[in-house]
Amino acid sequence: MSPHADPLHHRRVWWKEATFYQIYPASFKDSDGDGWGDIPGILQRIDYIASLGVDVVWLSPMFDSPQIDMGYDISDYENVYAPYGTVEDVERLIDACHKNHMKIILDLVINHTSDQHAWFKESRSSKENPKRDWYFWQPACYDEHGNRMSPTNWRSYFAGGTWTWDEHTQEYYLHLYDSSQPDLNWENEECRQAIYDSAMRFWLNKGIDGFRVDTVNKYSKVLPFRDAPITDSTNYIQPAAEMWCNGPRIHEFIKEMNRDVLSHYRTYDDQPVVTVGELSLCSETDSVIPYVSAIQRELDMVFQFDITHLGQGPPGCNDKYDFAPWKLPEMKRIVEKWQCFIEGTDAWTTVFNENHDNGRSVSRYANDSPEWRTHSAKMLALWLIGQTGTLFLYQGQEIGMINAPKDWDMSEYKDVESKNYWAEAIRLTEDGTDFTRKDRIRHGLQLMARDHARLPFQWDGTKNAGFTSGEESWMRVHDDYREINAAAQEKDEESVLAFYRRVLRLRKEHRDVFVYGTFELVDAENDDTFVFRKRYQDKTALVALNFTTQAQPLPEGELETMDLLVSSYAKVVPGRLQPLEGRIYINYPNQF
Ligand code: TEU
Repeated sequence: MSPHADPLHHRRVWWKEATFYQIYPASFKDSDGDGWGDIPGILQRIDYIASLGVDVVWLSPMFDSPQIDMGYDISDYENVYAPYGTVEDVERLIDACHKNHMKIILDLVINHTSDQHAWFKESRSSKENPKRDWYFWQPACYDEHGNRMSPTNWRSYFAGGTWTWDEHTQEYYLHLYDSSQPDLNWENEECRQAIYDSAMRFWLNKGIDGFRVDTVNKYSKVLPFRDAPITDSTNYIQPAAEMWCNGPRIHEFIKEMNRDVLSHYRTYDDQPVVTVGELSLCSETDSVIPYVSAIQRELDMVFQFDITHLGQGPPGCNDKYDFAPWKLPEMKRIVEKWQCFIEGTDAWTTVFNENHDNGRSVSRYANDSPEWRTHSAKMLALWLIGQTGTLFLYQGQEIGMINAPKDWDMSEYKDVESKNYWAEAIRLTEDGTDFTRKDRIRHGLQLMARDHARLPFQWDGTKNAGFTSGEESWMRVHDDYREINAAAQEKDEESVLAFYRRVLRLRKEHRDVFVYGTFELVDAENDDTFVFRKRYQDKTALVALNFTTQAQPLPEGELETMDLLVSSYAKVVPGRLQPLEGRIYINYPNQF
């Protein structure tokens, strides 16, 4: 037994069994024709959301923001970005979710604010300002020729360094992301209290049911600041995650946030509120457990990102979009690792393969050609619903939305990270540092850019996919919206949408084995099929997925004593999986 095991082990809790549905407000539904999605638009579609069979809406940032990083740069936690609506609209949405028996969580973005936040404006106004220490300010360093240098050599997420020079007070400030996203100084007690009040209590008091906690392991930096070791000889700036990720006080900070704030709140139906943390750059199970072990009282669960990093260079380093081809056994090992790490512990895990920071799963993990994309989407649905942990779906996944077409010009990519990587690729190609970089990064962005998930939701076959009644949307609508849209799928019993509704129900019916079961990988080295067994007491399920466009054999033996629960094909063929087919077999207790 692991040292973390306690009597709470595998305790059944509402949020373990819930299906979460992430809404990206800019791209869900525009109600007023300005080309931006908005809260009234979400309200118009509340019946659709409820009809999916999901239990919790996770709303990505709708707070006031200059939108340099699509709302992950907040200028006022207590206000709503005007094109999205008002605080009252969000109150209406909270109410509508609750009336439809769904909970709602908001994004908690508290590693940094926007540089337009009043706190930062004060902080940068003078060295003596009482809020100076709410952010990280450092004097310049100088090289041997007297050139001004940043305090450390760290590389930021979005390409470029982590320090920006401020002329006014002649110091640098720290930002792990864009220069418009200065990092808050969690060492400062007053600053932490202000975060708790403004970003958390303000919305908890309005009745939300929890938070998705952005960048949850980055609040504690290694101090005093120092250079990261040089691992990239082509650049001055260096990957430096060990300086700001899982830092020395991180568990203390999260425990405080839980104890002082979250533990004082309940959901609308009087359950504990929920937290799911965004835990990047944490690939050792032993480092993840303390964040999610129930007895630690930190977070209920986290997103661990090995699955979405498949094919990417290491994050925080300049290779993220330099695509590295992968094979199915690598994916299986990742899934196995993050399925099994909670066994024998009181920790919990999550299941997802999409969010607003990644390419679409059909394009990344399966096959998005017109012939195969519907099959791919359904097969991937079974991959997800068969796994243990809390399931998270991203808007559009339920209708099988795919990446932007490859022939789109790079100017269609609007994300700050895509733009910066693309500009860097052009520079490094043109200055002769790396002649093929431009082509490689273009390919990587076509597959993995954050933009793909941010294309407007495809509601129907009318102009702009029914997303907006205006002439233009903030981001270009997918060219294939007439073929892939919700309205068409509502009328089709064989659609991806109909399939998702059905399999989400099956997951609930068999929650013992799917949500809480133990995981066993079958035939780990097989390059073509992904087969796993789930067990709960004397009940067993076998999930068999064909990731190729050829028929593949099914595992022999045990299936003879099991029943077919579901196939992603309308007609199954005995003895083999059809191209990109997924099936689940189940063995009911006491059947034999
Ligand atoms: O992402 C944090 C983050 O570091 C990522 O792992 C992320 O996947 C990203 O793509 C950077 O390479 C969160 C949000 O999800 C993201 O949208 C924001 O840009 C970021 O925080 C900054 O607030």
